[in-house]
Amino acid sequence: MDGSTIYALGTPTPSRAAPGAVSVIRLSGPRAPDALIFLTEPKAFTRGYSVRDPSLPEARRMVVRGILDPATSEEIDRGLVVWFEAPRTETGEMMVELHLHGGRAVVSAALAAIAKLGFCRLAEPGEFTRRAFEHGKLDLTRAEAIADLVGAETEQQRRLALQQMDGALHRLYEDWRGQGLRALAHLEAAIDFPDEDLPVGLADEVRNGIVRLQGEISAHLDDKRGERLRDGLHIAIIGPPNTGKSSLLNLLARRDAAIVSETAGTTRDVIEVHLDLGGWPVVLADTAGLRASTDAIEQEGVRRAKARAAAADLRILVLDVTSDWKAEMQALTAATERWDSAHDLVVVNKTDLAAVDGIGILPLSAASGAGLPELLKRLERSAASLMEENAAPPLTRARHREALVDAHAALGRALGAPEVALAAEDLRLAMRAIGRITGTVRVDELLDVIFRDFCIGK
Ligand SMILES: Nc1nc2c(ncn2[C@@H]2O[C@H](COP(=O)(O)OP(=O)(O)OP(=O)(O)O)[C@@H](O)[C@H]2O)c(=O)[nH]1
Ligand SMILES: [Mg+2]
Repeated sequence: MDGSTIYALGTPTPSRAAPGAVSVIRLSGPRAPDALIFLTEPKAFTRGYSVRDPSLPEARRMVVRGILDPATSEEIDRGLVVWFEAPRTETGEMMVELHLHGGRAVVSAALAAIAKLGFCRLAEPGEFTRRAFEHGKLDLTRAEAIADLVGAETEQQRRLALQQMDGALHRLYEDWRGQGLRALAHLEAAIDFPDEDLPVGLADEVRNGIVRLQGEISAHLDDKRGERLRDGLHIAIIGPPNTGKSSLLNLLARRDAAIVSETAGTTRDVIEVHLDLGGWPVVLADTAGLRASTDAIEQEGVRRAKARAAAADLRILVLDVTSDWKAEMQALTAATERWDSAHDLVVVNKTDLAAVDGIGILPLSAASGAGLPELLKRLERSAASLMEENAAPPLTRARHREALVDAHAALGRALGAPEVALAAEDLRLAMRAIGRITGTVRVDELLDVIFRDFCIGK
Protein backbone atom coordinates (compact mmCIF):
# COMPACT_ATOMS: atom_id res chain seq x y z
CA MET A 1 0.00 0.00 0.00
CA ASP A 2 1.41 3.38 -0.90
CA GLY A 3 -0.86 5.71 1.07
CA SER A 4 -2.06 7.33 -2.13
CA THR A 5 -5.62 8.39 -2.80
CA ILE A 6 -7.14 6.35 -5.59
CA TYR A 7 -10.28 6.78 -7.65
CA ALA A 8 -12.31 4.79 -10.14
CA LEU A 9 -15.64 4.62 -11.83
CA GLY A 10 -17.58 2.04 -9.80
CA THR A 11 -20.34 1.53 -12.35
CA PRO A 12 -20.02 0.40 -15.99
CA THR A 13 -18.60 2.95 -18.40
CA PRO A 14 -21.61 4.63 -20.00
CA SER A 15 -21.84 4.16 -23.75
CA ARG A 16 -24.09 5.75 -26.34
CA ALA A 17 -26.06 2.51 -26.56
CA ALA A 18 -26.24 2.07 -22.81
CA PRO A 19 -26.05 5.26 -20.79
CA GLY A 20 -26.94 4.75 -17.13
CA ALA A 21 -29.25 6.85 -14.99
CA VAL A 22 -26.45 7.14 -12.46
CA SER A 23 -22.69 6.65 -12.51
CA VAL A 24 -20.72 6.41 -9.29
CA ILE A 25 -17.11 7.48 -8.92
CA ARG A 26 -15.40 6.33 -5.74
CA LEU A 27 -12.29 7.67 -4.08
CA SER A 28 -10.32 6.04 -1.30
CA GLY A 29 -7.31 7.25 0.62
CA PRO A 30 -6.22 9.94 3.07
CA ARG A 31 -6.92 12.87 0.74
CA ALA A 32 -10.36 11.79 -0.43
CA PRO A 33 -12.11 14.47 1.70
CA ASP A 34 -9.79 17.14 0.27
CA ALA A 35 -10.76 16.00 -3.19
CA LEU A 36 -14.43 16.36 -2.26
CA ILE A 37 -13.90 19.94 -1.11
CA PHE A 38 -11.94 20.91 -4.21
CA LEU A 39 -14.54 19.31 -6.48
CA THR A 40 -17.53 21.00 -4.86
CA GLU A 41 -16.36 24.30 -3.35
CA PRO A 42 -15.91 27.07 -5.96
CA LYS A 43 -12.34 28.42 -6.13
CA ALA A 44 -11.17 26.31 -3.22
CA PHE A 45 -8.59 24.58 -5.39
CA THR A 46 -7.20 27.71 -7.00
CA ARG A 47 -7.00 29.39 -3.58
CA GLY A 48 -5.09 26.33 -2.46
CA TYR A 49 -7.02 25.32 0.63
CA SER A 50 -5.40 22.34 2.20
CA VAL A 51 -7.18 22.26 5.54
CA ARG A 52 -10.62 20.71 5.93
CA ASP A 53 -13.12 23.31 5.03
CA PRO A 54 -16.34 23.70 7.02
CA SER A 55 -18.12 23.10 3.74
CA LEU A 56 -17.37 19.37 4.05
CA PRO A 57 -20.78 17.79 4.65
CA GLU A 58 -21.54 15.60 7.61
CA ALA A 59 -19.95 12.15 7.17
CA ARG A 60 -22.22 9.35 5.82
CA ARG A 61 -24.81 11.84 4.72
CA MET A 62 -25.68 12.37 1.08
CA VAL A 63 -26.00 15.95 -0.07
CA VAL A 64 -26.64 17.58 -3.43
CA ARG A 65 -23.64 19.46 -4.79
CA GLY A 66 -22.43 20.87 -8.06
CA ILE A 67 -19.38 18.90 -9.24
CA LEU A 68 -16.85 21.45 -10.44
CA ASP A 69 -13.80 21.54 -12.58
CA PRO A 70 -11.25 22.46 -9.89
CA ALA A 71 -9.23 24.70 -12.22
CA THR A 72 -12.09 26.79 -13.62
CA SER A 73 -14.88 26.18 -11.09
CA GLU A 74 -17.14 25.42 -14.04
CA GLU A 75 -19.96 23.08 -13.13
CA ILE A 76 -19.70 19.62 -14.73
CA ASP A 77 -22.82 18.05 -13.26
CA ARG A 78 -25.01 18.29 -10.21
CA GLY A 79 -25.23 15.12 -8.18
CA LEU A 80 -25.22 13.48 -4.79
CA VAL A 81 -22.00 13.30 -2.84
CA VAL A 82 -21.16 11.51 0.37
CA TRP A 83 -18.01 10.85 2.34
CA PHE A 84 -17.13 8.20 4.90
CA GLU A 85 -14.65 8.66 7.69
CA ALA A 86 -11.86 6.09 8.21
CA PRO A 87 -11.61 3.48 9.54
CA ARG A 88 -15.30 2.51 9.45
CA THR A 89 -15.44 2.27 5.67
CA GLU A 90 -15.35 -0.43 3.05
CA THR A 91 -11.62 -0.02 2.43
CA GLY A 92 -10.76 1.11 5.96
CA GLU A 93 -9.62 4.45 4.48
CA MET A 94 -11.28 7.82 3.97
CA MET A 95 -13.78 7.36 1.16
CA VAL A 96 -15.84 9.60 -1.09
CA GLU A 97 -18.61 8.73 -3.54
CA LEU A 98 -19.81 10.99 -6.32
CA HIS A 99 -23.18 9.94 -7.73
CA LEU A 100 -23.39 11.59 -11.14
CA HIS A 101 -25.71 11.41 -14.11
CA GLY A 102 -24.69 8.42 -16.17
CA GLY A 103 -23.62 10.14 -19.37
CA ARG A 104 -20.40 9.63 -21.26
CA ALA A 105 -19.40 13.30 -21.25
CA VAL A 106 -20.33 13.76 -17.59
CA VAL A 107 -18.28 10.79 -16.47
CA SER A 108 -15.23 11.60 -18.54
CA ALA A 109 -15.26 15.26 -17.46
CA ALA A 110 -15.59 14.26 -13.80
CA LEU A 111 -12.72 11.78 -14.08
CA ALA A 112 -10.60 14.44 -15.79
CA ALA A 113 -11.46 16.90 -13.01
CA ILE A 114 -10.21 14.48 -10.35
CA ALA A 115 -7.01 13.93 -12.34
CA LYS A 116 -6.42 17.72 -12.35
CA LEU A 117 -6.22 17.71 -8.55
CA GLY A 118 -2.81 16.12 -8.91
CA PHE A 119 -2.94 14.09 -5.71
CA CYS A 120 -5.21 11.22 -6.82
CA ARG A 121 -4.45 8.42 -9.18
CA LEU A 122 -6.64 5.95 -11.05
CA ALA A 123 -7.04 2.69 -9.14
CA GLU A 124 -5.57 -0.52 -10.49
CA PRO A 125 -8.16 -3.24 -11.17
CA GLY A 126 -9.23 -4.66 -7.82
CA GLU A 127 -7.33 -2.09 -5.80
CA PHE A 128 -10.31 -1.09 -3.63
CA THR A 129 -10.81 -4.71 -2.64
CA ARG A 130 -7.11 -5.15 -2.06
CA ARG A 131 -7.04 -2.17 0.29
CA ALA A 132 -10.07 -3.53 2.14
CA PHE A 133 -8.22 -6.81 2.53
CA GLU A 134 -5.03 -5.11 3.68
CA HIS A 135 -6.92 -3.13 6.29
CA GLY A 136 -8.48 -6.32 7.63
CA LYS A 137 -11.93 -5.45 6.32
CA LEU A 138 -12.23 -8.58 4.21
CA ASP A 139 -10.69 -12.04 4.29
CA LEU A 140 -9.96 -13.85 1.06
CA THR A 141 -13.09 -16.03 1.11
CA ARG A 142 -15.22 -12.92 1.53
CA ALA A 143 -13.37 -11.12 -1.24
CA GLU A 144 -14.02 -14.10 -3.50
CA ALA A 145 -17.66 -14.07 -2.43
CA ILE A 146 -18.01 -10.50 -3.68
CA ALA A 147 -16.63 -11.57 -7.06
CA ASP A 148 -19.08 -14.50 -7.04
CA LEU A 149 -21.98 -12.25 -6.12
CA VAL A 150 -21.20 -9.90 -8.98
CA GLY A 151 -20.88 -12.89 -11.33
CA ALA A 152 -23.96 -14.77 -10.07
CA GLU A 153 -26.38 -15.61 -12.86
CA THR A 154 -29.02 -17.60 -11.03
CA GLU A 155 -30.87 -17.19 -7.73
CA GLN A 156 -29.07 -20.04 -6.03
CA GLN A 157 -25.64 -18.77 -7.06
CA ARG A 158 -26.56 -15.40 -5.64
CA ARG A 159 -27.74 -16.97 -2.37
CA LEU A 160 -24.56 -18.98 -1.97
CA ALA A 161 -22.34 -15.98 -2.67
CA LEU A 162 -24.21 -13.94 -0.09
CA GLN A 163 -23.86 -16.72 2.46
CA GLN A 164 -20.13 -16.83 1.79
CA MET A 165 -19.87 -13.06 1.99
CA ASP A 166 -21.48 -13.37 5.36
CA GLY A 167 -18.44 -15.43 6.39
CA ALA A 168 -19.86 -18.98 6.35
CA LEU A 169 -16.78 -20.44 4.68
CA HIS A 170 -14.45 -18.24 6.66
CA ARG A 171 -15.95 -19.55 9.90
CA LEU A 172 -15.72 -23.17 8.78
CA TYR A 173 -12.07 -22.93 7.79
CA GLU A 174 -11.09 -20.87 10.82
CA ASP A 175 -12.82 -23.40 13.05
CA TRP A 176 -10.71 -26.17 11.49
CA ARG A 177 -7.58 -24.13 11.96
CA GLY A 178 -8.53 -23.60 15.59
CA GLN A 179 -8.98 -27.35 16.08
CA GLY A 180 -5.59 -28.03 14.50
CA LEU A 181 -3.84 -25.36 16.51
CA ARG A 182 -5.24 -26.81 19.75
CA ALA A 183 -3.92 -30.24 18.81
CA LEU A 184 -0.60 -28.65 17.94
CA ALA A 185 -0.42 -26.97 21.35
CA HIS A 186 -0.82 -30.39 22.98
CA LEU A 187 1.91 -31.86 20.80
CA GLU A 188 4.26 -29.01 21.50
CA ALA A 189 3.69 -29.39 25.22
CA ALA A 190 4.67 -33.05 24.85
CA ILE A 191 7.85 -32.01 23.03
CA ASP A 192 8.82 -29.26 25.45
CA PHE A 193 8.11 -31.13 28.66
CA PRO A 194 8.78 -34.76 27.83
CA ASP A 195 9.51 -35.71 31.43
CA GLU A 196 6.53 -34.13 33.05
CA ASP A 197 3.49 -36.14 33.86
CA LEU A 198 1.13 -35.26 31.09
CA PRO A 199 -2.45 -36.38 31.55
CA VAL A 200 -2.90 -39.96 30.45
CA GLY A 201 -4.66 -40.38 27.15
CA LEU A 202 -3.32 -37.16 25.70
CA ALA A 203 -1.86 -38.87 22.69
CA ASP A 204 -5.21 -40.51 22.00
CA GLU A 205 -7.02 -37.25 22.42
CA VAL A 206 -4.75 -35.54 19.91
CA ARG A 207 -4.96 -38.48 17.54
CA ASN A 208 -8.76 -38.53 17.70
CA GLY A 209 -8.87 -34.79 17.12
CA ILE A 210 -6.73 -35.10 14.00
CA VAL A 211 -8.75 -38.05 12.69
CA ARG A 212 -11.97 -36.10 13.20
CA LEU A 213 -10.57 -33.03 11.44
CA GLN A 214 -9.31 -35.13 8.56
CA GLY A 215 -12.76 -36.72 8.24
CA GLU A 216 -14.48 -33.34 8.12
CA ILE A 217 -12.10 -32.12 5.45
CA SER A 218 -12.57 -35.18 3.28
CA ALA A 219 -16.37 -34.94 3.55
CA HIS A 220 -16.08 -31.31 2.47
CA LEU A 221 -13.81 -32.30 -0.44
CA ASP A 222 -16.31 -34.95 -1.58
CA ASP A 223 -19.17 -32.48 -1.52
CA LYS A 224 -19.91 -31.58 -5.13
CA ARG A 225 -22.53 -28.92 -4.47
CA GLY A 226 -20.17 -25.98 -4.94
CA GLU A 227 -19.00 -27.26 -8.29
CA ARG A 228 -22.58 -27.86 -9.40
CA LEU A 229 -23.59 -24.37 -8.40
CA ARG A 230 -20.65 -22.86 -10.21
CA ASP A 231 -20.63 -24.91 -13.41
CA GLY A 232 -24.19 -26.21 -13.41
CA LEU A 233 -25.91 -29.37 -12.35
CA HIS A 234 -25.36 -31.96 -15.08
CA ILE A 235 -28.54 -33.67 -16.24
CA ALA A 236 -28.46 -36.35 -18.95
CA ILE A 237 -31.47 -37.37 -21.04
CA ILE A 238 -31.10 -41.04 -21.95
CA GLY A 239 -33.28 -43.79 -23.38
CA PRO A 240 -33.91 -46.05 -26.37
CA PRO A 241 -33.91 -44.54 -29.89
CA ASN A 242 -36.86 -42.51 -31.12
CA THR A 243 -38.59 -42.08 -27.75
CA GLY A 244 -38.52 -38.27 -27.89
CA LYS A 245 -35.31 -37.43 -26.00
CA SER A 246 -34.37 -34.64 -28.37
CA SER A 247 -37.97 -33.40 -28.35
CA LEU A 248 -37.80 -33.17 -24.55
CA LEU A 249 -34.51 -31.28 -24.67
CA ASN A 250 -36.00 -28.78 -27.11
CA LEU A 251 -39.09 -28.43 -24.96
CA LEU A 252 -37.04 -27.70 -21.83
CA ALA A 253 -34.66 -25.40 -23.70
CA ARG A 254 -37.60 -23.68 -25.43
CA ARG A 255 -35.74 -23.80 -28.73
CA ASP A 256 -34.81 -26.29 -31.43
CA ALA A 257 -31.36 -27.12 -30.15
CA ALA A 258 -31.41 -30.78 -31.22
CA ILE A 259 -32.61 -32.38 -34.45
CA VAL A 260 -35.87 -34.29 -34.10
CA SER A 261 -36.89 -36.87 -36.70
CA GLU A 262 -38.86 -40.06 -37.00
CA THR A 263 -35.67 -41.89 -37.95
CA ALA A 264 -34.41 -43.90 -34.99
CA GLY A 265 -30.78 -43.10 -34.27
CA THR A 266 -30.98 -39.42 -35.23
CA THR A 267 -28.92 -38.07 -32.34
CA ARG A 268 -25.30 -39.24 -32.37
CA ASP A 269 -23.25 -36.75 -30.43
CA VAL A 270 -24.05 -35.34 -27.01
CA ILE A 271 -25.91 -32.03 -27.32
CA GLU A 272 -25.80 -29.61 -24.40
CA VAL A 273 -27.98 -26.69 -23.45
CA HIS A 274 -27.67 -24.40 -20.41
CA LEU A 275 -30.80 -23.69 -18.41
CA ASP A 276 -31.92 -22.01 -15.23
CA LEU A 277 -34.08 -24.55 -13.43
CA GLY A 278 -35.83 -22.94 -10.48
CA GLY A 279 -32.69 -20.93 -9.74
CA TRP A 280 -30.29 -23.84 -10.21
CA PRO A 281 -27.89 -23.55 -13.14
CA VAL A 282 -28.24 -26.69 -15.24
CA VAL A 283 -26.35 -28.25 -18.13
CA LEU A 284 -28.86 -30.48 -19.91
CA ALA A 285 -27.47 -33.08 -22.30
CA ASP A 286 -29.33 -34.97 -25.04
CA THR A 287 -27.72 -38.27 -25.96
CA ALA A 288 -27.91 -40.95 -28.63
CA GLY A 289 -30.60 -43.60 -28.29
CA LEU A 290 -29.31 -46.69 -26.50
CA ARG A 291 -29.34 -49.74 -28.75
CA ALA A 292 -27.00 -52.30 -30.24
CA SER A 293 -25.97 -50.97 -33.61
CA THR A 294 -23.61 -52.08 -36.33
CA ASP A 295 -23.02 -48.52 -37.48
CA ALA A 296 -19.62 -47.44 -36.11
CA ILE A 297 -20.67 -43.82 -35.62
CA GLU A 298 -23.84 -44.81 -33.81
CA GLN A 299 -21.84 -47.20 -31.62
CA GLU A 300 -19.61 -44.32 -30.63
CA GLY A 301 -22.72 -42.23 -29.89
CA VAL A 302 -24.05 -44.98 -27.62
CA ARG A 303 -20.71 -45.18 -25.84
CA ARG A 304 -20.79 -41.41 -25.25
CA ALA A 305 -24.39 -41.57 -24.07
CA LYS A 306 -23.50 -44.17 -21.45
CA ALA A 307 -20.47 -42.21 -20.30
CA ARG A 308 -22.54 -39.06 -20.00
CA ALA A 309 -25.24 -40.88 -18.06
CA ALA A 310 -22.65 -42.15 -15.61
CA ALA A 311 -20.99 -38.76 -15.21
CA ALA A 312 -24.22 -36.77 -14.78
CA ASP A 313 -25.57 -35.65 -11.43
CA LEU A 314 -29.10 -36.55 -12.51
CA ARG A 315 -30.56 -38.73 -15.25
CA ILE A 316 -33.90 -38.57 -17.12
CA LEU A 317 -34.81 -41.86 -18.78
CA VAL A 318 -37.26 -41.26 -21.66
CA LEU A 319 -39.43 -44.17 -22.86
CA ASP A 320 -42.08 -44.47 -25.56
CA VAL A 321 -45.60 -45.32 -24.38
CA THR A 322 -46.29 -47.27 -27.59
CA SER A 323 -43.38 -49.62 -26.88
CA ASP A 324 -42.89 -52.26 -24.21
CA TRP A 325 -41.66 -49.50 -21.94
CA LYS A 326 -41.97 -51.42 -18.65
CA ALA A 327 -39.48 -54.03 -19.80
CA GLU A 328 -37.19 -51.32 -21.18
CA MET A 329 -37.39 -49.40 -17.92
CA GLN A 330 -36.28 -52.46 -15.97
CA ALA A 331 -33.48 -53.31 -18.34
CA LEU A 332 -32.15 -49.76 -18.69
CA THR A 333 -32.30 -48.72 -15.04
CA ALA A 334 -30.43 -51.90 -14.19
CA ALA A 335 -27.87 -51.34 -16.95
CA THR A 336 -27.28 -47.66 -16.22
CA GLU A 337 -24.26 -47.09 -14.07
CA ARG A 338 -25.07 -44.88 -11.07
CA TRP A 339 -28.84 -45.03 -11.62
CA ASP A 340 -30.23 -43.34 -8.53
CA SER A 341 -33.90 -44.12 -8.00
CA ALA A 342 -34.23 -41.42 -5.35
CA HIS A 343 -33.37 -38.59 -7.73
CA ASP A 344 -33.37 -39.87 -11.31
CA LEU A 345 -36.61 -39.61 -13.30
CA VAL A 346 -38.44 -41.96 -15.66
CA VAL A 347 -40.53 -40.18 -18.30
CA VAL A 348 -43.02 -42.08 -20.46
CA ASN A 349 -43.49 -39.95 -23.56
CA LYS A 350 -46.03 -39.74 -26.39
CA THR A 351 -49.05 -40.02 -24.08
CA ASP A 352 -51.03 -38.35 -26.84
CA LEU A 353 -50.85 -41.70 -28.68
CA ALA A 354 -51.82 -44.06 -25.85
CA ALA A 355 -52.84 -43.96 -22.22
CA VAL A 356 -50.21 -44.77 -19.65
CA ASP A 357 -50.49 -46.40 -16.28
CA GLY A 358 -47.68 -47.05 -13.88
CA ILE A 359 -46.28 -45.81 -10.63
CA GLY A 360 -43.15 -43.74 -10.10
CA ILE A 361 -43.16 -42.55 -13.71
CA LEU A 362 -43.90 -39.18 -15.25
CA PRO A 363 -46.33 -39.23 -18.20
CA LEU A 364 -45.46 -36.69 -20.90
CA SER A 365 -46.38 -35.62 -24.35
CA ALA A 366 -43.43 -33.71 -25.72
CA ALA A 367 -45.62 -32.96 -28.72
CA SER A 368 -48.42 -31.23 -26.80
CA GLY A 369 -46.56 -30.24 -23.63
CA ALA A 370 -48.98 -32.22 -21.42
CA GLY A 371 -47.18 -33.36 -18.25
CA LEU A 372 -44.42 -30.77 -18.54
CA PRO A 373 -45.34 -28.77 -15.40
CA GLU A 374 -45.20 -31.91 -13.24
CA LEU A 375 -41.89 -32.94 -14.84
CA LEU A 376 -40.40 -29.51 -14.13
CA LYS A 377 -41.58 -29.67 -10.55
CA ARG A 378 -39.98 -33.08 -10.05
CA LEU A 379 -36.75 -31.95 -11.70
CA GLU A 380 -36.54 -28.92 -9.43
CA ARG A 381 -37.22 -31.08 -6.42
CA SER A 382 -34.46 -33.53 -7.39
CA ALA A 383 -32.04 -30.67 -8.04
CA ALA A 384 -32.84 -29.03 -4.73
CA SER A 385 -32.41 -32.24 -2.79
CA LEU A 386 -29.05 -32.95 -4.45
CA MET A 387 -27.89 -29.45 -3.60
CA GLU A 388 -29.19 -29.24 -0.07
CA GLU A 389 -27.91 -32.57 1.19
CA ASN A 390 -26.30 -30.91 4.15
CA ALA A 391 -26.33 -27.48 5.64
CA ALA A 392 -22.57 -26.88 5.70
CA PRO A 393 -21.32 -24.33 3.17
CA PRO A 394 -20.06 -26.06 0.01
CA LEU A 395 -16.60 -25.95 -1.48
CA THR A 396 -16.70 -23.34 -4.21
CA ARG A 397 -13.23 -22.84 -5.57
CA ALA A 398 -10.35 -24.85 -6.98
CA ARG A 399 -8.01 -22.70 -4.89
CA HIS A 400 -9.73 -23.92 -1.71
CA ARG A 401 -9.72 -27.49 -2.92
CA GLU A 402 -5.96 -27.43 -3.56
CA ALA A 403 -5.22 -26.10 -0.09
CA LEU A 404 -7.56 -28.62 1.54
CA VAL A 405 -6.02 -31.52 -0.35
CA ASP A 406 -2.65 -30.38 0.98
CA ALA A 407 -4.02 -30.06 4.50
CA HIS A 408 -5.65 -33.48 4.30
CA ALA A 409 -2.40 -35.12 3.15
CA ALA A 410 -0.37 -33.38 5.86
CA LEU A 411 -2.86 -34.55 8.52
CA GLY A 412 -2.46 -38.09 7.19
CA ARG A 413 1.32 -37.81 7.50
CA ALA A 414 0.97 -36.41 11.02
CA LEU A 415 -1.10 -39.45 12.02
CA GLY A 416 1.56 -41.81 10.67
CA ALA A 417 4.56 -39.88 11.98
CA PRO A 418 7.04 -41.98 13.99
CA GLU A 419 7.73 -39.21 16.50
CA VAL A 420 5.90 -36.33 18.06
CA ALA A 421 8.17 -33.66 16.62
CA LEU A 422 7.51 -34.85 13.07
CA ALA A 423 3.78 -35.06 13.72
CA ALA A 424 3.86 -31.48 14.98
CA GLU A 425 5.63 -30.31 11.83
CA ASP A 426 3.04 -31.95 9.59
CA LEU A 427 0.23 -30.54 11.67
CA ARG A 428 1.77 -27.11 11.29
CA LEU A 429 1.91 -27.59 7.51
CA ALA A 430 -1.75 -28.62 7.51
CA MET A 431 -2.77 -25.51 9.41
CA ARG A 432 -0.71 -23.33 7.13
CA ALA A 433 -2.51 -24.84 4.12
CA ILE A 434 -5.91 -24.02 5.65
CA GLY A 435 -4.71 -20.56 6.60
CA ARG A 436 -3.88 -19.98 2.94
CA ILE A 437 -7.59 -20.15 2.14
CA THR A 438 -8.69 -17.34 4.39
CA GLY A 439 -5.47 -15.40 3.87
CA THR A 440 -4.17 -15.78 7.39
CA VAL A 441 -0.76 -16.83 6.05
CA ARG A 442 1.34 -16.51 2.90
CA VAL A 443 -0.86 -13.80 1.68
CA ASP A 444 1.39 -11.93 -0.72
CA GLU A 445 1.80 -14.62 -3.29
CA LEU A 446 -1.95 -15.17 -3.34
CA LEU A 447 -3.20 -11.64 -3.61
CA ASP A 448 -2.42 -11.23 -7.27
CA VAL A 449 -4.10 -14.47 -8.22
CA ILE A 450 -7.25 -13.63 -6.36
CA PHE A 451 -7.62 -9.99 -7.20
CA ARG A 452 -6.61 -10.34 -10.81
CA ASP A 453 -10.09 -10.99 -12.16
CA PHE A 454 -11.91 -8.53 -9.95
CA CYS A 455 -14.00 -5.87 -11.51
CA ILE A 456 -14.59 -4.06 -8.25
CA GLY A 457 -13.06 -0.63 -8.24
CA LYS A 458 -12.06 -0.84 -11.87
N1 LIG B 1 -46.98 -38.36 -31.08
C1 LIG B 1 -45.85 -37.93 -30.50
N2 LIG B 1 -44.69 -37.97 -31.17
C2 LIG B 1 -43.56 -37.53 -30.56
C3 LIG B 1 -43.59 -37.03 -29.23
N3 LIG B 1 -42.32 -36.69 -28.90
C4 LIG B 1 -41.54 -36.96 -29.97
N4 LIG B 1 -42.29 -37.46 -30.98
C5 LIG B 1 -41.82 -37.88 -32.30
O1 LIG B 1 -40.99 -39.00 -32.15
C6 LIG B 1 -39.94 -38.98 -33.14
C7 LIG B 1 -38.59 -39.07 -32.43
O2 LIG B 1 -38.36 -37.90 -31.67
P1 LIG B 1 -36.91 -37.46 -31.21
O3 LIG B 1 -37.09 -36.35 -30.26
O4 LIG B 1 -36.05 -37.26 -32.39
O5 LIG B 1 -36.48 -38.80 -30.46
P2 LIG B 1 -35.05 -39.18 -29.89
O6 LIG B 1 -35.32 -40.00 -28.69
O7 LIG B 1 -34.20 -38.01 -29.74
O8 LIG B 1 -34.50 -40.11 -31.04
P3 LIG B 1 -32.98 -40.53 -31.34
O9 LIG B 1 -32.14 -39.32 -31.33
O10 LIG B 1 -33.07 -41.14 -32.70
O11 LIG B 1 -32.60 -41.53 -30.33
C8 LIG B 1 -40.14 -37.70 -33.92
O12 LIG B 1 -40.82 -37.99 -35.10
C9 LIG B 1 -40.98 -36.86 -32.99
O13 LIG B 1 -41.76 -35.91 -33.70
C10 LIG B 1 -44.84 -37.01 -28.53
O14 LIG B 1 -44.97 -36.61 -27.38
N5 LIG B 1 -45.92 -37.47 -29.21
MG1 LIG C 1 -32.44 -37.54 -30.51
